[in-house]
Amino acid sequence: MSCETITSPVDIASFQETICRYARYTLGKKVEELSDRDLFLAVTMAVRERLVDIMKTTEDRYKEADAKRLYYLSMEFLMGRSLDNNLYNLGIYDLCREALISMGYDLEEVEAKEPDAALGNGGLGRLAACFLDSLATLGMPGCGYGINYEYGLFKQEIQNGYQKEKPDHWLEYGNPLEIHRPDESCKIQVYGRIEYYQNPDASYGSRWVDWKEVIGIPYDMPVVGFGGRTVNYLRLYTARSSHEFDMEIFNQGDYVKAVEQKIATETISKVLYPSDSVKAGKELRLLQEYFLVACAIKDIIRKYLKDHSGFVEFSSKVAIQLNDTHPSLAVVELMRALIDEKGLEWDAAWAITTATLGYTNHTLLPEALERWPVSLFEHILPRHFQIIQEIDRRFLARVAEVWPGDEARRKRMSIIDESGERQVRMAHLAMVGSHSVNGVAALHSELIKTSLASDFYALWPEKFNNKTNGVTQRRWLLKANPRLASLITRMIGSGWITELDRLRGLETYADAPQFQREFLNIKLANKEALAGVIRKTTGLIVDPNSLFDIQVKRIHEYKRQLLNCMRIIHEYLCLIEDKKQPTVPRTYVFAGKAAPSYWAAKNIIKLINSIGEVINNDRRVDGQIKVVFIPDYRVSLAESVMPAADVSEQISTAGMEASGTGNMKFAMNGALTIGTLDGANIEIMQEVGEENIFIFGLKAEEIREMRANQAYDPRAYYQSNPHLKRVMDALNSDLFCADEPELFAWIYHSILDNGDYYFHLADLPSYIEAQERVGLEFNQADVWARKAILNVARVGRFSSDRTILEYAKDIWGIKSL
Ligand code: 26Q
Repeated sequence: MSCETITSPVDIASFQETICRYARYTLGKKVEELSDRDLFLAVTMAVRERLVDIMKTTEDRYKEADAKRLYYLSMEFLMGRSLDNNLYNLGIYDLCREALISMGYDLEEVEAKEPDAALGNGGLGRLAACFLDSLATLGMPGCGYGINYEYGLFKQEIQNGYQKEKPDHWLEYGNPLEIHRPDESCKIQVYGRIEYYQNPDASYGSRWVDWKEVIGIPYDMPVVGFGGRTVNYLRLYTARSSHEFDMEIFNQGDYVKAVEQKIATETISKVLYPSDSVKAGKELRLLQEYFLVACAIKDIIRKYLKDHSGFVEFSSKVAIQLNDTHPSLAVVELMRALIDEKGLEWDAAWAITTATLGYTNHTLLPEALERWPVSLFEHILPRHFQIIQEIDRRFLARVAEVWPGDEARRKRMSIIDESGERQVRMAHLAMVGSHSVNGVAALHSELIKTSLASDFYALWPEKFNNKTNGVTQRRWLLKANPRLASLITRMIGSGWITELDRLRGLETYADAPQFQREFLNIKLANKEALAGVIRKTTGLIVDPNSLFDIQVKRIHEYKRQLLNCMRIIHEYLCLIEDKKQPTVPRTYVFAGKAAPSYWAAKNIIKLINSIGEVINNDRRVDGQIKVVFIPDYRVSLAESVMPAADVSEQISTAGMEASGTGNMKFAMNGALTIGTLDGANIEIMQEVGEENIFIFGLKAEEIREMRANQAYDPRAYYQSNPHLKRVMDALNSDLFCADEPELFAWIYHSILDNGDYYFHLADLPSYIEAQERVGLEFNQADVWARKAILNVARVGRFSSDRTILEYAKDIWGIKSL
């Protein structure tokens, strides 16, 4: 008997039948007693059937063509919710909605029961998720490899204005989408030592012995492209201890120790590290990184060898992309597998490794560059450390050939930093071991060449390239903003869903009064919806007719939520002390998480809440200014926020935000950007036109120079500008912290006595001035509508489809099938 089922176009009745079958035989419930959550589980499993069918035909198609495959290795995949997205991409959203209506359920309420898959911190993890969507939509053989964290990014609660972290047990009710594949589990080794021995011919050899074994069990999440022709997958690994290993210690008689060991091993996939910049430097994090890499490389080689023999073809059939340095151990692990397990010579293995790997850098911040102490590294991965030393030795010999006698340069470039406590520099490892090194926006890629890695650029200019980030319009416009999506489709057709450049067709309507009215009405409806979310989550009532001025992103000093706060304080003091009314009533919306160990970021959250507390309750303000902090920023919340913004805050210190991707999501939904010339803001300006964006502040080059010449004196700004002085003095006073005196005085001191590292005072005057222009233009509805429409019409370049096409052509060599 064949158990092949090819999905036929389902009708409502058979879809309902499938849902009921899952409800009864998987959940064990009668149809009458199903909760919304039960429905979510049953519907997802019904959808999964179709995904699995298409996954099989997709795989057949790839196999038939012996296609080159891309594997995207990432410690983070910030997928958010899947049900809604899968229904849209499969083209069965309406069918499902109707099936549920006739069973007495509301699809939107059912969807709301899905927990976000928050397996990432922010931009880097969400980028990986957008890339998977684009790969599948473009019909490209590309899959993600990650970790099946039992706990995703912490849930944020706000108590008395402070962030409190709660565990995110997202798998509590199981993950109905995942496909468990224990038959494809792999064994990996960690710890142990190197043993030296003598061969019969008297030469010496070494081997890795006494290691501990960890099992990686894969769980696949299907990823369907728009149109439902292609289903790729995201393969997530769970760590388990090995039976043989357990039995060995159990047999030694120490039962409790044996169980402890088992738990320690299984901790590897327990929790996502919640930091997006500050180094963790923890043993468990290095174990996690190796666990991902070792499982992925084993799986990739196993799959390759199913259809090929020998390794000559490897790099023409396999591309591996490293999402930052977090999976850069892949350089060493691939070398180890090819040499120790497959018997290749060093030079052959090295040629294959470098031809296969590509590395994407996401940060220039020195404190975010990954380094691992040699002592820790050697303890966990002794064989890998040997291999790194050999890679470094050969690499430094090459450096010496190119720059004879340049000892300083050898020290700067070495993979192992010997200047203090010996450390492995992961970015150097990634650059040496890859054929491609890319940044994520034009400015960022230039700064990699000129400052972060100028020595490497001098050695290998051909490796360096730019791939400006993008976001998927399927989630960030079609799904997040259905009102605007259907207006657009009515005007220019639905081609934009897979070819975002088609939005240019909207330019013709930018001045049409009727279209402007519809556009503004949709914005208003989205603002009303967000006002509902705000009311539900914070209890605050905000006015949908006020200007919604929004800054949502991780809380970090370089992103300058503080600059925004300082201007709000300025506006408030102008109102109550100078009796100067704001140009326009505004609702300031903030959301974002701070790394639990990042004290300053957490204090900034408290500051935002305190400012809100004071301003929102000051009668004199009379609703002209509202300040809101929405707790627990995450993908599903972002989907309500992006469509409701009038103004998008992208105000990082120039040169510090690698790209930003929220900036693109906002513009795609018709918000106007107020921002610095940083990251992708520069390219957004080039696309939408200088007259349709509000740019202010110092440029990256000016900041670099001022830093180099120590030419910035924040005190001078404070003394010469009474408005700045008033804001700083307010922060130094107890105006916003009556209950906790001096809570925010550190800000005053870090800016005035500690050099204002992020240039707040230098940029505040031009920021205030730009915000004045924002207010004036917002008050002219037709002028504003035109600019907002032109933003939507001109964001085509920022589709992740464009980004993926560039990676595919320039780096991966993969094709649509
Ligand atoms: C490293 C070591 C130990 C623990 C955690 C980490 C870690 C984890 C996450 C370091 C960094 C991250 C995340 C970085 C990130 O999200 N960067 C952002 O990437 C986006 C996509 O390219 C860019 O748009 C943003 O500009 C960049 O900040």
